[in-house]
Amino acid sequence: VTRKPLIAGNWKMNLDHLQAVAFVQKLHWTLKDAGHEHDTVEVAVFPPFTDIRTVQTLIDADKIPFALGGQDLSTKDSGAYTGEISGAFLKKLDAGYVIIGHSERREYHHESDADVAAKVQAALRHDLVPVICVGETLEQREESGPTAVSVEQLKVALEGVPADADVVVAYEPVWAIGTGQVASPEQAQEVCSALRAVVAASLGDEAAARTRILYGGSVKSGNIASFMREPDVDGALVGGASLIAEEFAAIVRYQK
Ligand code: G2H
Repeated sequence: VTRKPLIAGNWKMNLDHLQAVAFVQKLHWTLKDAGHEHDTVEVAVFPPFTDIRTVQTLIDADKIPFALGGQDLSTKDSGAYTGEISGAFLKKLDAGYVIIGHSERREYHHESDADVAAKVQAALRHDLVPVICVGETLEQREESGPTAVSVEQLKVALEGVPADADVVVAYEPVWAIGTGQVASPEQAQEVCSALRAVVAASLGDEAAARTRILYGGSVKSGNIASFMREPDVDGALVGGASLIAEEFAAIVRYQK
């Protein structure tokens, strides 16, 4: 099985809907000018909720081949849940993906492994591909080794997921997020390979062979190629460097 690499830009709480228009156009033209072939690497952007309608309209009108996703979703489908966004709303705006269990949600919003699992189910109910984020803190790495925390988080997230479901996994060591302290390609490979074994145990070998596992944490144009050389790293979830069009385009074009 060949897995199509996925380069995903997690904007976090950056770029309002007007800035988003300028940014998406610039990114599109930068990639176009460079002759980027979209059938070799998939590009996805994850704007704030308030930008999604605007970005959807733009990529639809200008035939921009970017996938779109939300940064989070509710475990519920509708109802009296002030401030929440349902998977149905995201799907209606042509979102294909949704990030679930990012370490910033786990830390600042106290999302548990059970919450993450409920969100994975909510995403699948609405035909969204969950981008399930896992990763350990430095303390946890020192205590229980490099793989234990991520393996456990993914096991819980995949409970009840059918074998034919389309999911993406993102390994994001917390100590490497936004810190400039990037994991080594060998460290990323070690955990991504362990995560692929979890997918195999939970969903079967066929799912493990086709599921994309991303590395995230201080990815830049200067280090992306070294990660992509690893056999179990199928792309990247990029934060800070996804906000600079030239830099993100260079990450997408890591082979060139
Ligand atoms: C990890 C990553 C994107 P950054 O959070 O999800 O952010 O690339 O800024 O470390």
